Amino acid sequence: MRHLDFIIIPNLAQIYGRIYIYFIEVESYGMKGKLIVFEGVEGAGKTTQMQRLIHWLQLSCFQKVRLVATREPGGTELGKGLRHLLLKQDPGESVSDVAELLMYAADRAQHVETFLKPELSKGTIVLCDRFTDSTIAYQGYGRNLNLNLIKQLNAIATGGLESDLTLWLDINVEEGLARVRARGERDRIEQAHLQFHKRVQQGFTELAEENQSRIFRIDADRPEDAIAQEIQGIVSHKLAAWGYLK
Ligand code: Z5A
Repeated sequence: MRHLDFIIIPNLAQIYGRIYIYFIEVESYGMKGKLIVFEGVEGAGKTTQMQRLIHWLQLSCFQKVRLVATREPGGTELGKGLRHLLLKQDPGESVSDVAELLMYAADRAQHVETFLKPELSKGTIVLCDRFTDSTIAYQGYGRNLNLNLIKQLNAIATGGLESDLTLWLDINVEEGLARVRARGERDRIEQAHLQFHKRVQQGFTELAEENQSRIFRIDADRPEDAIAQEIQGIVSHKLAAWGYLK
């Protein structure tokens, strides 16, 4: 069964805070979708590279495939509210580390159940800005919460769903924060001290070592074009292996 639909949204910045959906061309042949996640510390270039990958996939059009982009926190209506509470500059009171962890888990549970799983069951390729590794890196390594507890919580929130490919944009923490500052935006976590961000970075480093078949390290301290090209190469290879390229 085939159904064609085109909704091209040109600029992610215009729709930041919403799920942005691209229909390159939709065919439903019962193929299971794939979840591609972008991870990294602040300012690593996740949003920039996700946008570039979407445009490249649209232009390539080598295979008819439904493509959607989303993010955590904030990929659902409930998630948008949680994102606002989690990242607003003045939360009005100190948010406990466990409360923060549970809010990220609630955001994920809703996202997985109401958006990710339904999309993946349609054969969609889903690009997601942050997923379970962020909780391990930020709440586990950054906040020093128990890693086993976080892994159990991730398992509950995801129902066992894991990324098929995670692109870890690895950048020096100071460089990433400098990029964010240059943009003039800071949120609650970005204002935390440098050591916190270094622990988060250590978390991503160890996750990548432990999950070499799933997590690909990309040197993000390079010009955008070079990073985009490397990502395109990795994704092409994966799409071929997954049967999207004939
Ligand atoms: N968080 C958590 O604690 N636990 C969890 O479980 C989850 C999240 C899921 C929100 O995430 C926060 O939630 C985040 C972790 C926490 N912490 N904080 N704060 P987010 O993904 O929404 O926010 P973010 O990581 O802070 O996004 P960001 O700062 O926008 O970073 P980015 O998306 O990786 O970078 P970017 O927007 O693409 O680029 C940043 C700037 O650098 C921008 O001006 C670009 O034009 C520039 N840029 C991009 N690439 C380059 C290159 N190659 N060279 C030079 N300049 C560049």
